[in-house]
Amino acid sequence: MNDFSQQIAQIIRQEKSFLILTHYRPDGDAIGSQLALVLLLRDLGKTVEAWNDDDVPAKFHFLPGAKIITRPPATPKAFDVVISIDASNWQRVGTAADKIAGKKHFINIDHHVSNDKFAEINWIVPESPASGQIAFDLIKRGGFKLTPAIAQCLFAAISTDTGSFMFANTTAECLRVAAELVETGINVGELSRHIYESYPYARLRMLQMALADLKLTDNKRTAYFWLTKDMFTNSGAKREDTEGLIDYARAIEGVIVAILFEETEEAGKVRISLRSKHPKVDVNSIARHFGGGGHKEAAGARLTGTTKEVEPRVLAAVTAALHHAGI
Ligand SMILES: [Mn+2]
Repeated sequence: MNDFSQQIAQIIRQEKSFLILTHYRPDGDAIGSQLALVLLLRDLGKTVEAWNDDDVPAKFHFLPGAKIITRPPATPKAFDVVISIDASNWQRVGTAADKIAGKKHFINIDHHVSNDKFAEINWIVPESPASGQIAFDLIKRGGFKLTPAIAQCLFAAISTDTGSFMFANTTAECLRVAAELVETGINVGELSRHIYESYPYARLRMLQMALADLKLTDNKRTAYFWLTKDMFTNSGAKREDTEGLIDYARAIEGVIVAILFEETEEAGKVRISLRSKHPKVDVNSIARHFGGGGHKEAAGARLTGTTKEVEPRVLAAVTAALHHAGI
């Protein structure tokens, strides 16, 4: 692991122009990690761009450097270095992939166990709770300066991917990293208010509609609900507002697997999110079965089919996984 940080740190010192990418539909870890690298490179006097097909979710607008993230340009551009962070495969960066005219170095930093190592340098740490923690390691081991602005972005990244330091991926190391971030002088209360207590009312309206149809199955060990196109229209919620909604199903006593079905804007495509509360139930393998991936305890996929077709297929796979785990 040290080798990667030294190798990447050397490239960062040598080269001049950088493009930082992450996955579309970015979550807190994606935005936080992407911005941390952007700020690091700016502090070093480098030329840096950051692209995403989707907007930065409103709750992350307060993060330093958030305005730097733009849509990919119409005309392809060349960079010395392209770094992708928190994207498990190259398709996940979206249209940015077609807008790179050239690159000397291609780096992939990620913590998804399903990462397919698409770049030339692939620093994949599945044990890491967040890509933000790998970015922290790069800064520390590379001998770079951890500023409060970078620390804010990394704290947002790690806090969101650990469910506010609540999930099983919250290791002692992760808490030590968080402590070091807080030591730079960042205000945890203020950060958390932005991320967890500033939701648009429309998100709650959508949640009301969705939870009205929440269902339990597999002897109440599986909980699931749908976010339909109508719910988005009727509530006014945006796609970015879905982050964290699955936790309402996950948090039910006795529930082992939570599933969120989301009807996408693309006809005939359904997005699923999966969560597991049991170490023997690996939702990454369920997601992979449907062409997606992620982590053992949190994963997702996009399926082709009508809502009626998709639901029984996913429920059957979850039932089989519970059965296979002997629970
Ligand atoms: Mn992540």
